[in-house]
Amino acid sequence: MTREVSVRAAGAVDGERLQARHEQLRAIGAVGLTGVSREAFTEADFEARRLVSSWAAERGYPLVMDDIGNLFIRRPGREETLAPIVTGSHLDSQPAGGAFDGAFGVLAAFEALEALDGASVVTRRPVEVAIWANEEGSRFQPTTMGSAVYVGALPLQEALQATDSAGISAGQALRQQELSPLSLGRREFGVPFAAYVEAHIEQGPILESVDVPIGVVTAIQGLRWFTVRVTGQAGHAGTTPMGARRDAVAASVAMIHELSRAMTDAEDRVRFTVGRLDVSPNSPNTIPSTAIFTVDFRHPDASVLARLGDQVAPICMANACGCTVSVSETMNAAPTVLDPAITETIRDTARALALDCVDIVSGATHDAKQMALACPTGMIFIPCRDGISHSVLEHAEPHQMLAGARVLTGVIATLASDSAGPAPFPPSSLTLQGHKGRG
Ligand code: HGY
Ligand code: MN
Ligand code: MN
Repeated sequence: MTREVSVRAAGAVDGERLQARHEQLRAIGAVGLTGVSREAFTEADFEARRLVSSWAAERGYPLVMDDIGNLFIRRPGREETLAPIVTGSHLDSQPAGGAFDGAFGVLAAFEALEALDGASVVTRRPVEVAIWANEEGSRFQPTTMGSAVYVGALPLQEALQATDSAGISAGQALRQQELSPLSLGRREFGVPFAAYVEAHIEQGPILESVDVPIGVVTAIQGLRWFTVRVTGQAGHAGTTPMGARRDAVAASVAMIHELSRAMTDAEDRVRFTVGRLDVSPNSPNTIPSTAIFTVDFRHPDASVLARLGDQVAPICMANACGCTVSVSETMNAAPTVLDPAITETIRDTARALALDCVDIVSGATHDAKQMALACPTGMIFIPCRDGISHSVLEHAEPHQMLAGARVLTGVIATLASDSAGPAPFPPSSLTLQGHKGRG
């Protein structure tokens, strides 16, 4: 019975509807012909959230939001008191990002609800689409902010106090959000989910290189983020002797050089990126007084993550070049193994739909990494052209999106129909703020 429902629901996925909604969404915050700029809690981000919320309203799906701005769209089940099966992703993007990172997962999740309607499937459990707030962490660190607050891995107030480079806090920006006239319920953090499954582009080259349409994500590598603040002394570029300078950029360059020498391995598995370097006063003929740079370090092995990540601060201090240095770690997320039962359901569903699939470890992080702290979690990848992401060149083909949406719908239909009990929530390792007990 479940297999038949799963295949029937997957067959009701409408590729044309999916593409039409994708075109509507990508027009919001469009950058050139193919990119988007929808940083967290900007008007473009809010407009994208309003658009998807309006689709939900048209379908009569109730919508709730929590205090960090995570949105949840609910399709009722036969037994409304059971914990829901949740799918989703994020609508915020990098400052010059692609139209598929996050957006594909939200679109595929909403298409799953509509396909369940189209196939007249009444699921045992409710099914929800989660639109996580500030997954990218580019404007407000850290990444996966909304889902981290939801599972209790990041305190709400700490998240709301994060500021962007203009000094605006996430809380201030979030308060600008206008979701009216939509009727919006309020959700507490930590309402239990029975399972979470996210569809996403791979953001890397593997699936395309082996020509396989579906990636079954078995794990997500660990990551550590740091913000390094270097304070020197402003001065005249023409008159100040080199020996008398405390040049924040010269010191930062020395630190980054030494960090890049430490962050290497023979197998090319270490991922080390300095993506931001803010200089002040940023004038050609003034010795920089301050420099702030970010470190994004990732690895699939927890011991390497610890060993090399613990060197970041000492290396910066050892190359201060007379400046004062502060190193703050804004994220330390261990490598995460996803739920074997969920990944097996993804494989089974792909096979039932005659779609080839392959196991894969995610190099990118996702809200699924936070959800794995709270409930059985899985991810489905589709290829993206040349493995490019976090770029306006990011692209996935309609047939690839359709395949991913069909597998997601089949998996959701299976999980929402089976008699498995609700997931343990929260695991003993987490304490939740504002959690009002089991939902
Ligand atoms: O940084 C990441 O891995 C994600 O794409 N935001
Ligand atoms: Mn993403
Ligand atoms: Mn991203």
